[in-house]
Amino acid sequence: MQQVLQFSKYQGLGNDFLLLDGRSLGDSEDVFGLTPEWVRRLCDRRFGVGADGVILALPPREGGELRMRIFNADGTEPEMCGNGIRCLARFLADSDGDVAPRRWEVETLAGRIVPALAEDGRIRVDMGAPFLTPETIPTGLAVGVEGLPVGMLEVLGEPMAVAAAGMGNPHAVVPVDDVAAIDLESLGAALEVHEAFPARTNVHFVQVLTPDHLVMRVWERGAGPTLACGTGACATLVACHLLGLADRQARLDLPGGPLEIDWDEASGHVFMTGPAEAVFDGVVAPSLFGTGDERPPAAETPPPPTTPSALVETEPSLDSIDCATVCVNGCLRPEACASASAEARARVTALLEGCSLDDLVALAGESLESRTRGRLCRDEPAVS
Ligand code: ZDR
Repeated sequence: MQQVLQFSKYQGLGNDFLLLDGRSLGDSEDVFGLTPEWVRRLCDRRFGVGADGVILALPPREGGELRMRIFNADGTEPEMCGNGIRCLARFLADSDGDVAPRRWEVETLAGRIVPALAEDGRIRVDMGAPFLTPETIPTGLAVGVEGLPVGMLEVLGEPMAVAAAGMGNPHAVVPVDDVAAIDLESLGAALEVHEAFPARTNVHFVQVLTPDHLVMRVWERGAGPTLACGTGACATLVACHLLGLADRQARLDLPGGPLEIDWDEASGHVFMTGPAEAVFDGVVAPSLFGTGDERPPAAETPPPPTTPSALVETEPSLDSIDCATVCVNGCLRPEACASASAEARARVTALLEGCSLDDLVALAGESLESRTRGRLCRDEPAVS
């Protein structure tokens, strides 16, 4: 049986993601059967759909409204994604027909994050408090008098003054005089894997124009240079404020456009405001996934992740099989099947057996059409 995988593509300032809605599919980690290789194929810009990451909307586990998982283009799983959670909020509003004011309590690996849909269509996200101790970022840099980890690191043979901050995921922030002159490809790649950042790191070069207006360039862990980075913009504002370079509230210009970042003094939380837009909905051709045992067409095998956890790799041993992804042709270890997973599979099997291929194509088309119509209606002025 081949899978039909429906997705929506969204972008926030050019940081683009494939959104998969698994909220009604049961609380299994593997409702979509994604593997790191599939994520790499989906994100491949020539052989796949193309994206900086894949985001799953899943049922909640800890009292939130839903749970988000995000995977980088290289298949690793970061703790959080600022642009991604704005895209998720826009996707939820489009899917469910929600309008402002609407907020969502989203469970992430970085804790509870709360995006809210504003009247102007932008998304304002309560990103929580920044992490400023070495072990929580994590970094080997020591905390300086400024109140955050700082130090001189040797990068490609040159000394570089680096500050570190966490937004659930790690960020290295490097203030420079001229951000346009930075060799992002070389320096970003080198700093991402510097030994001072044991879980690797996102890297940001920032130029302070005025204390409330900064311009930055981004090298993302697991994705390389991207047009924007929400968690990175938050970490950059926090670091620049503590270094005495910026106000608590500033506009940060990224290659894909501006974000407003506000480090609220009373709550200690960082708020990020910016856009998120739908690009298109689609259905992935089953052939993209092949049989699962050949190499992805173009993506290179990434270095083994440290803190970002890897998705389940294909072909696990019998002891560690995941029924939802491995037992597609019949159960290999019935006694190990979680009942929820078995029930979910039974429902899917019943649905697929009761449908012809034409029915399935129509089902996918109708669902896409209703979402697209919902989005168009949202943008039309209400008739009084
Ligand atoms: C930078 C990011 N796109 C965002 O907007 O916050 C997050 C993606 C995750 C990042 N690549 C990481 O921490 O591995």
